[in-house]
Amino acid sequence: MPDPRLAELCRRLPELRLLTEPGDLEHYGRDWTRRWTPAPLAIALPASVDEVQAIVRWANEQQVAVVPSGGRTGLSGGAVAANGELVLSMERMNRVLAFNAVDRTLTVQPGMILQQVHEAAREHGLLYPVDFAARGSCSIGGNIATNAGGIRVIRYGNTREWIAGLKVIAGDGELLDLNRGLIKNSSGYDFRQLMIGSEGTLGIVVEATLKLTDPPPPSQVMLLALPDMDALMEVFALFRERLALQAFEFFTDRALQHVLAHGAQHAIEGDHPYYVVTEFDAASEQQQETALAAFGHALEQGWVSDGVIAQSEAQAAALWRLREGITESLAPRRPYKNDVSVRISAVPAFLCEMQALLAHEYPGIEVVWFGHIGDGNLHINVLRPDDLAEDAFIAQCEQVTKLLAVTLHCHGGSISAEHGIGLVKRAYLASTRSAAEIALMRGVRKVFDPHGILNPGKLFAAD
Ligand code: 2HG
Ligand code: ZN
Repeated sequence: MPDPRLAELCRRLPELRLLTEPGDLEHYGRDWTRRWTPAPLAIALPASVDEVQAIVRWANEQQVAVVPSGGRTGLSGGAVAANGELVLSMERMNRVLAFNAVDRTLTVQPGMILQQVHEAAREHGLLYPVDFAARGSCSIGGNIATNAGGIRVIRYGNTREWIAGLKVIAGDGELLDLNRGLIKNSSGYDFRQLMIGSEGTLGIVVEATLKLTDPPPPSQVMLLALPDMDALMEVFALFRERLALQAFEFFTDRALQHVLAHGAQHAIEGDHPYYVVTEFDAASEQQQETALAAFGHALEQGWVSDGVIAQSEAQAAALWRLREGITESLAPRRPYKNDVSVRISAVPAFLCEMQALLAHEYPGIEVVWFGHIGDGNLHINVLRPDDLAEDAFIAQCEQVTKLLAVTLHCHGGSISAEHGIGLVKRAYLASTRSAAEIALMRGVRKVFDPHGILNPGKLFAAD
C-alpha cells in the first residue's frame, strides 16, 4: 500500500523522480559518518526549482520533514535521514547556468560536484579557490550549507567569501533571490550569509553565483619532517613571514602510517613524529631561492629534521596524497571525529593542553591528529580498539569531547571548524555559542521554517 503522502506528491508532480527501493533509501539516507541507520520515507530527485518549491510546499502541508542532500560526504550527520524524512537529493541539478566574464562569476546549480566547479572555472581561465580532499564527490550546495573550508583557507578564506548570490527555497516554500551577485549592497540584513553554514535548516539552495579569481601563480609543494609541536609553530611562523603560502597542513606519524598502509608512497626516510605539507608561490627563481633559504634556516635551528621539494606535478600530487589520503585511509575504522578550531595565536597553548588531555583520557587508544594548522583548525580522529563495543566507545568519546569543549571554550575556540554541527556535535553547540545566540538561532529558524520541516534535529534538537 503506497504511503498516502507520497501518492499525493506523485499526483502533484507526476514527472518527479522518486525512489523507494531499500537500497536507495540506505544509499541516500546516510553520509560519511555511518553512525545512524538510514530510514527515510523516500528519495526525491528534482530537476528544477519549481519541483523543489512544490516539494517544500507539499512537505509543509503533509508535515513531512525534508533532508536536503548533496554528495553526502559530510562528517557530522547533517545529511542523515534516519526518521522517515524525505531526502531531497540535488544530484540532478548539477549544471553550470551562466558565466559572466565582467563580473567574474559562475552561476551553478547546487548539485554540481566541487571538482566540476573547479574545471568550469578553469575553462574560463579563472579559479574557484575553495578546495579539499572530497572535491570529487562533495557538492557545491553541501559546501555552502556547511561553509566548507579545506586546505586553502590560509590564502583564500572559506566558502562564505566566494558566494556572490544565492537562490533559496525557504522552509515555507518562498523563493528568495539573495544578493543577486552584487559586490556592494548595504540594504539591510544579508540573508545570503545567513544561509551559508545553516546546514539546510533555513532554506534549500537551488542556485549559487560563485565569485571567481585569478588562477594562482606557479607553486611548489614541500614535505617537511619535524621533531616536535613547538618546531611546527616555529616553522609556520617562519614560512608565513617569508613565503606566500597557499597551504600549510600538518599530520602526525600515526596518520602517515595509515595512509602508507592504504597505498601511498612515502618520500622521507626514517621515523619522525610530525610532518607538514606546504604549498607556496614559486613563480620566480628568487621565490624558489627564498623557500630553500627558509628551509635551510629551519634545518639549522633544528625545527625541521628533513624535507623534500616536489620536482614534478606527479611528485607534488604524491606529497599531497600523504595529507589528503588520511580520511579515506581511516574510514574503514569509522573513527570518532573532532573538528575544532582556535585563533592562530591560541594554537600553541591549546595544542599543549589538548595533547595532555587526550593522552590522559584515551590511554591505550589510537588518536590520529592532522589538519589545517595554518588556519587554526585541527582534526582529531579516535580509533576504536577491537575489544571495545561501538556504543561503549562512543560513550567514552562523548565524555572526552565534553572536556575538550571546556578547553576550547577557555581558548575561545569552536567545536566545529568546518564540518558543521549536524547530529554529531549538537550536544556541544553551547560550548561555542552563548545561550542568547542559540535562542536567536532558534528564533531565526522559526522565521524561515515556521513548520520546522527543514532538516529537523540538525544543529539543535527539534522543538
Ligand atoms: C580534511 O581536512 C577533512 O581532510 C576531513 O576535513 C577531516 O577526516 C577528518 O577528520
Ligand atoms: Zn579539514
